[in-house]
Amino acid sequence: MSYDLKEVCKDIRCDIMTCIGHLGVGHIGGCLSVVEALAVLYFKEMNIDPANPKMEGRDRFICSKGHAGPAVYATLANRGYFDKKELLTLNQGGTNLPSHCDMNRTTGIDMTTGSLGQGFSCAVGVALGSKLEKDGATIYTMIGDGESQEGQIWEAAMFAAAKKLDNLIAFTDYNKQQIDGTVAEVNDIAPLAEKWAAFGWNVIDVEDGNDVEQVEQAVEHAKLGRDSGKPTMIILNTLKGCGVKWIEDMGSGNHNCPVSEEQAEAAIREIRGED
Ligand SMILES: Cc1ncc(C[n+]2csc(CCOP(=O)(O)OP(=O)(O)O)c2C)c(N)n1
Ligand SMILES: [Mg+2]
Repeated sequence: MSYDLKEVCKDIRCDIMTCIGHLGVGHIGGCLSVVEALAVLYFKEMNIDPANPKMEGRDRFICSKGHAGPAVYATLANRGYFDKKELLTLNQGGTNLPSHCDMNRTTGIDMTTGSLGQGFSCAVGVALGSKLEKDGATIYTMIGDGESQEGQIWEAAMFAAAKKLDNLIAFTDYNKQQIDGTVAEVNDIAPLAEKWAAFGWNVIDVEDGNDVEQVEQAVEHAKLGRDSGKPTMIILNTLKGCGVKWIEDMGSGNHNCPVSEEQAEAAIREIRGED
């Protein structure tokens, strides 16, 4: 079955707005910037079965920037892992959908993440395990650009290259913003492509990581490196808050901010092109 990925992106964005608007606060900026990557992975590239979420040999997605949990939940709900109504329980008592990803609570989540740097190490470990098992899976992971300042990222990067984990495809959400300001002013990570290449990775630089076709092409290209003996980093140049003008305009202020139900409803009209 093939999906209209642009429409899928709109659906995911709207559901992110609905669940964060219902809660009243959330990591809206870093959720909206990763939508295209999630749509391409869950609706085209990954070997998964929502009816059998623990399927042996399935591909994995580990969201190392675990604060983007609501974006992953919106994607999983749209893909049929659970009822969309559950999205309204986001981060409330007894929910299966905490603000950060938790593999013990949420159907379809394959790793608990949120402590920046750690999810990426886990992804490297899962990729190594998959190689040892020879189960043929591809392991995908997403890190933030602020998260890339963590030393643990570079230890894992070195290890993945040393172990020739060409079954590992990582993304950097290069939205240029973190909590306290721009990545460039806090602790610049540029030149990023050169750093990953120097660590022994294939690198694909995507000019617009919020253009779903560019992301699709990048993943297709990355899959060609499946026998290259190297892991692949796809750098997505994205816009934090992408898709909703007032959230985009906040810059780093959109990291974790209040969103009212009225604002969410207006944002949904904007995303659907109804304004
Ligand atoms: C080890 C650790 N330190 C601090 C935090 C708090 N924190 C959550 S998100 C964030 C900023 C991350 O910035 P970035 O990776 O650029 O995320 P994005 O822009 O994609 O939202 C911080 C400091 C954390 N979750 N884990
Ligand atoms: Mg960032």
